Amino acid sequence: MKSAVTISLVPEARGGPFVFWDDLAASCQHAAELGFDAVEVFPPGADALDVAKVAQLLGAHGLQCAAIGTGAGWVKHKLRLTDPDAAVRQKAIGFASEIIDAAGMLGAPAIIGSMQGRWGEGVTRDQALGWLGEALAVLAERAARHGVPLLYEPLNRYETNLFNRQGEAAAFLRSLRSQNVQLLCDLFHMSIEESCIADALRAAGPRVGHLHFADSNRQAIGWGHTDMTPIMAALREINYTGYLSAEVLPLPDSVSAARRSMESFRRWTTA
Ligand SMILES: [Mn+2]
Repeated sequence: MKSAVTISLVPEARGGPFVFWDDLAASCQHAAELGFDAVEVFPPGADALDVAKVAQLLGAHGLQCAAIGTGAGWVKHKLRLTDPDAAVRQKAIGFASEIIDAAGMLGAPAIIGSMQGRWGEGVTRDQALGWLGEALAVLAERAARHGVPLLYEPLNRYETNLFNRQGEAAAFLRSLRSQNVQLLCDLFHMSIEESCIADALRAAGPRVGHLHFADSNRQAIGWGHTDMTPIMAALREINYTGYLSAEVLPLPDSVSAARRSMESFRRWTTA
């Protein structure tokens, strides 16, 4: 398994669970010094990512790009894949497509999290799932051209009412016409929603494409009350070799949260 740490470049997301903020170059330097394998970046949009410059920066620090988030599509631009307005849904697909292309050029998958939206306010669950499924299929085919999957992240009940658990999300993904969508399993969301995190990971098996490494309180692993022993056993059982990406609050500060995450990563991956 490989280590990654999150970097947000979106001022509107302030207060969110990202370790580093605002300055990509300084964040990459910290990440490299602490020994991370990769960074996961949340840009305000694809136009904020100069792919050649980012690739050069990562290369200079010996870092990989673990994934690129699309959350700014919702947080900053109010674009959702399940918006009742067809024009907004189309814009949402366009926004995510551009990020998929930028991520693809960096050899990384893009993440669909908060851009999935929710049902209600005149939109039925079936309608929302129809739109979500179609959008994921279109976006997954685009990702496939870059030889990377699309990552879909089930969120906890306070953030979406579409899919809150890995099992139901995996069944939905199996029903899509593109099979190039993998699950992003976020241990914080899972600690709220799953009966047993380890069992949920085992059941999702080969669909697990990425993991957000966060404790029950969104702090670094080891600083909440999630029991990591059965979780790591489950990840080894399903032969997970992807990233454990620290998507945690910058508590008590960014560098400390990153250092704590790296200490926990080392503790749990060197058996
Ligand atoms: Mn997450």
